[in-house]
Amino acid sequence: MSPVPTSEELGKRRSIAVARGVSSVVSSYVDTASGGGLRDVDGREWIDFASGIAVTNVGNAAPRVVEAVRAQVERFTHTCFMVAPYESYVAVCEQLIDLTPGEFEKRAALFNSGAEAVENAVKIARHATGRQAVVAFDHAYHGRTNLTMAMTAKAMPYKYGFGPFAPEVYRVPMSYPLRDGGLSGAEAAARAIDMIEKQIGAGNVAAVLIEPIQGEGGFVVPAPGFLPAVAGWARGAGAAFVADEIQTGFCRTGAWFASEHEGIEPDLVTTAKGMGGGLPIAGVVGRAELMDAVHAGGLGGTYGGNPVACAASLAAIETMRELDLAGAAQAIEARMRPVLAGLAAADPGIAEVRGRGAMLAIELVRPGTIDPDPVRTSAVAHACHAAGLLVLTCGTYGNVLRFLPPLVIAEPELTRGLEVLERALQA
Ligand code: PLZ
Repeated sequence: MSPVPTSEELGKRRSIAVARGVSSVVSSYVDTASGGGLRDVDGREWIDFASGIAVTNVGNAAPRVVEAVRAQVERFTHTCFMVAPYESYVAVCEQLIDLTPGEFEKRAALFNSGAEAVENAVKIARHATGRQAVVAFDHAYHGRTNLTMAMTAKAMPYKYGFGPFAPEVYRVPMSYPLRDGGLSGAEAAARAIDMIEKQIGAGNVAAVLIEPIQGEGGFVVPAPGFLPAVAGWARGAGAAFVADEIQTGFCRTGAWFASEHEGIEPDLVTTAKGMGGGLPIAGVVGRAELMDAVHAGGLGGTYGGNPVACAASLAAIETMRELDLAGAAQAIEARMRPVLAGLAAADPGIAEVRGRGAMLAIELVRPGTIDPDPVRTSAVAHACHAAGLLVLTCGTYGNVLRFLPPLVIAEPELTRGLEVLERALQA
C-alpha cells in the first residue's frame, strides 16, 4: 500500500469494515475540500454541486468556522448543556429566534441531527396540544429514525423492511404542479385539508409538518398559495404548523428560510444542515407558548448543542450575514436557471426546471410524456461524476437531478459545472 491510501484501497477496506447498508454516491475518497470544490485522495479535483446534501452553504472548511472551532476545542469540548451550560448554546437559540419568520415571542432548543429536530418538534406539538395525530405529505422526507421514517414517504431505500413504524402519522397529497394536473395552490390545499378533516378529524391533529420546498422527494415547489392555505387551516384547527426547513434553511433558497417566499410564519421550524457550517447541530424554534408547554427536563440529549457545534454555527451564521449568502443564492439562481431552461428547451426529456436560489433541479421524463426516467437520470449523474462534477439525484421516482452548490462557489467553478452537466445530458 502507498503511504496515502488510494480510493481503490480504501474501497477494499471499506467492503470488509463498513456495513453495506451505508452507501456513498461516489467511490472516490475525500482528501481536502474548500469553497466550491473537493480534492480526492487520488489527486483528482471535483466541482461540488452537492454541499454534503445542502450543509456546507458557507463552503467547506470555511475560514471563520475553522477558526471558531479551533478556539472552542481549546477552551472546552463538552460539558453537556443539561449539566453545566455555556453561552454559545444560548447565542445560537437567540439567532434562531431572530432569523426565523414571525415577530411573536419564541423559544428554541438544540439537537444533533435533522431527524432529531423533527422528532422533538412532534414531541412539543403533541405535548402542547394534548393531541396525537401528525400530518405529513406525499414525497416528504423527514429522516431515518423510527418516527421520522413513518413521516418519510419513500419506501426504498429509507423504510423498506424497517417497520413497524410509529402510529398516528397520516399522509395527505402534496401540491406537485408537474404531476397533479396543475391544481392551483388553493385547490391542492383543499384536497389535502378535506382528507385531513374526513380521515383524521381536525380536533385530533397535533401538527401539520411540511418542507416548504421538498428535498429528497424531488425539489418539489408547491403551487403558490398552497403553503399559506395549509398553514391557515392548521391555525384555525388549533394544530401546530411546522415547517421542516432542514434542507431549505440558512440562505439556501435565497432567503434565510424558504417560508419567507410564501409569507408564512410557521408555529415551529426545524433546522439543521446549513446551520452548522459542516458540524452536526440542529434546532427547533417557534412560538413560546408551544415550546414552553413542555415540562422542565422533557427535552434534551447528551450532545444537543455541543459547544464545538455551537461555535461553528455562530461562525457560519456570521459568514452568511457578512457575505450576504442569501443574495449569493439568488445570484446562483440567476446564473444557473437560464442555462437549465435552455437545456430543457432543447431536450424533450427534461420536463421541468424548478427550485429556488441555490436549490435547483431538473426532472427527467420519457419524451412526450411525464413518465419518470430514472435510468437516464442515473446515467447523467454518473457521467457528471466521471467528469468530476459531484451532483445528486432525488425524487420519489429517482428521476430528478438536483444542484446544491455551496453558496460561496466561484463563478468559474459554477460555469465549468454547468458545462459538464450539459455534456453529460447530451451524451
Ligand atoms: N428533513 C427536509 O432534508 C435530511 C438525508 C439523506 P438528518 N436530508 C438528507 C439521507 O439519505 O439520509 C433531512 C431533510 C429534511 C429532515 C432530514 C433529516 O436530517 O440530519 O439526516 O437526520
